[in-house]
Amino acid sequence: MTPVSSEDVTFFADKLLSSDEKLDQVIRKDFGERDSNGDGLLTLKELRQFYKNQGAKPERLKLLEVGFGKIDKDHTGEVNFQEYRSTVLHMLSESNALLSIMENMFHKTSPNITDLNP
Ligand SMILES: [Ca+2]
Ligand SMILES: [Ca+2]
Repeated sequence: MTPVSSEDVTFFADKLLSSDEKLDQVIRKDFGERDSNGDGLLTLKELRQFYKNQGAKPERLKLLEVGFGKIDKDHTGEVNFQEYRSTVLHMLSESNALLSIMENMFHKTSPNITDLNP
């Protein structure tokens, strides 16, 4: 075993930083897509419209209303980028959501889903 050099540590620190920056870019892009009037704030109306356009079912839109109150931590009725980002990061830390985000990023469908239908 060779000891870990400081170059190695710097290398991995760079990797971590760049993946964090990429994640930030993805979150920022998502945020921008939902912010239809471009004022840097998401309202429940904007989110509802966004998911409606995505073909979300009415019961999912209901869930959104409940979820919105949790994202809007300071209860201003609007979600700013910090609130949105911390929610996304929290969700990522709690689940395998990162995987599905990566799949969405590269527009890949999970092979497991199609494998279910022989
Ligand atoms: Ca807005
Ligand atoms: Ca807020």
